[in-house]
Amino acid sequence: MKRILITGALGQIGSELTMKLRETYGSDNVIATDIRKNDSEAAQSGPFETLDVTDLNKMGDIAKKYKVDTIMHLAALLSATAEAKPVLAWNLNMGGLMNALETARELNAQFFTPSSIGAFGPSTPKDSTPQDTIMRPTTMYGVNKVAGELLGDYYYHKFGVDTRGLRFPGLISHVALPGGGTTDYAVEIYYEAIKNGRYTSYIDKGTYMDMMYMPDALNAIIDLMEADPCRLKHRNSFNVTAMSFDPEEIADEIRKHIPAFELTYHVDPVRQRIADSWPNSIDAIAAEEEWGFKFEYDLARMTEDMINKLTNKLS
Ligand code: AKB
Repeated sequence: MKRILITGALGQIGSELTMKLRETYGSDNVIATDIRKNDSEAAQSGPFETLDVTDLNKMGDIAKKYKVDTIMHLAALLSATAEAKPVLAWNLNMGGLMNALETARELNAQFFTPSSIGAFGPSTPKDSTPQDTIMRPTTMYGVNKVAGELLGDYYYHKFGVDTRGLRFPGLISHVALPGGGTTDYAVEIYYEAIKNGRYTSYIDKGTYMDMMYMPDALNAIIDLMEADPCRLKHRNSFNVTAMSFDPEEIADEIRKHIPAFELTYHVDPVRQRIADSWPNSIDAIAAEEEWGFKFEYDLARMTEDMINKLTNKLS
């Protein structure tokens, strides 16, 4: 049985990952941490500690207090916020990651942290982007993610820490909203479709980005962490994806449920530039071959589920 410390446990991934891990490994074995507590299920349903991930001593104290053997480090600023606040992004994203890796090294704990399609840049092949390819991102977030992947490999080779990671695409969920990301439009569009029947997209038509529904992302994290290490040729980090679409395609899918849905555009140059620097679609062959990655939700299935769940939530 694992005993897991999660940082950023009340964020977009953390809110649902905490609950899923508590179902899988038992509530007391999943220690949720975040910079502040709220009244969400993730904060209330098991052990919770407030933690600023830039505080190495406190992170170490919590990890030792609960005798954790696994660290899942999620706390980070997303791409658009990191672009607006690059120094804060470096300090938080890299400082937090170093502290989490050091804590894992000290406790000999297994380690997970997400990378992102943001680790790729304009010189990366745009379509079916392979696992091993050119990585010269032009955003602070991308610089953080590439450095993070390299640090994960470094801690594995140098100190034997069992580091593992996934390059996530945009993650779509009806539970917690993302904040400060470039792919957030693909979550907002569902909320606005249900509430107002229309959405103004800050990402332009024709801009394709990879996406994945949260239940598939959570399964991917657990499957990777449970994977036989002998099969892993890569560790940090595996491409994973379930779909790639542009705003027009997601709108067409929404119209199958809400026929009068209207999509208009007011493009945000900062987030559009970030999106333009990322791949149109990535390939997940290494993840499929090395630990059996698979997904259940394509655009049609995800849209049906999002609309059902959000209709109940917002009514
Ligand atoms: C973002 O848009 O910043 C994130 C990501 C793709 O890493 N959702």
